[in-house]
Amino acid sequence: MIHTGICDLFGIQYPIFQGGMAWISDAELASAVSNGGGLGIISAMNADAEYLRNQIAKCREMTDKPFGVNVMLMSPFVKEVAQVVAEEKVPVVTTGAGLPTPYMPAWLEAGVKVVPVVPSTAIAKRVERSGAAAVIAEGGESGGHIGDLTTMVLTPQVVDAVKIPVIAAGGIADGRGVAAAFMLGAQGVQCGTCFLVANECTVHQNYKNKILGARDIDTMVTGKRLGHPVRAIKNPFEREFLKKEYDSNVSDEELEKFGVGALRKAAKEGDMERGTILAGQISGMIHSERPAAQIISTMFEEAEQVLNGAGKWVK
Ligand code: TUI
Repeated sequence: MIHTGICDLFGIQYPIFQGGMAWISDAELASAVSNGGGLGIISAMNADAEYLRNQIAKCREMTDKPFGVNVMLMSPFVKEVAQVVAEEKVPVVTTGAGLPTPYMPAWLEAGVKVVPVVPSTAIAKRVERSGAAAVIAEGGESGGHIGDLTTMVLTPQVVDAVKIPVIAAGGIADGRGVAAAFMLGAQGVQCGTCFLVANECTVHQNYKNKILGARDIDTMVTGKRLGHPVRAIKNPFEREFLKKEYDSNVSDEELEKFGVGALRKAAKEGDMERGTILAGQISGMIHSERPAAQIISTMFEEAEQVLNGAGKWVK
């Protein structure tokens, strides 16, 4: 059975985190992942303190296992949700889309383990100095907000740059991906897209069907002009966004405004034309809806086979 330092550090059976996906990673999904032996994570997204407090309470009702909260650092409510994380003494906080250093002293003081997503070695070193327990090296294969580097090149460079454990993310959804992450020096993985199709995931069924039907080349990146590139499934909304991005008559403010509310539209209303369907490049390899616990156990059984030179993929 695969067991790494990540399992001991976070008190989990399998070294896998579930990515904090805005409008998707709620208490329902997080508790299912934690009950399945991984670390389930609630997304604080752009919501306020009250939403997060309710989600934490709900998660605690549904699991007695460790879980985490993801703080999206561009959120307008970042200060108040950061405070909730400390007050509620959430076991683990992951961060995305920025530098979490201003919030780290309060989290560490409260005994919260801090695990930032890092897009580069410089940021990995910086958060290590500030007391991060581990880092997530997230490559641009991921869905949502992404950095420049791929998982293949980012992971080993971050592993060499820091002493704390590294969790690889981006493009991982089966045993081969987990085994590859270990080969690059990671001690764990974070997966988002594969949990979108978990039975317990409350995202709209249209969204799940888009992932299940996607091919390898069905995602695209928009938002580079605004300084925050985002990967999503190609659809009329993304194509129009890209067109506006290249149109010098469209101001940055107009472009920002065009994107507001688009994720909620896709995730909650199931609007596949006018909504943004954030998803990673691995979508093309995800073909079935299963319980979260089964997604995890299968992934690690397969990884073990790959690492032992056996299994269906070893030719
Ligand atoms: O955060 C994510 N994925 C996300 S956040 C999100 S909500 C959003 N929507 C529209 C625009 C922007 C955000 C949707 N998906 N993943 C973790 C992640 N963090 N990827 C990249 C980074 C990152 C980038 C820069 C982390 C730190 C960083 O620091 C640079 C700096 O100096 O701020």
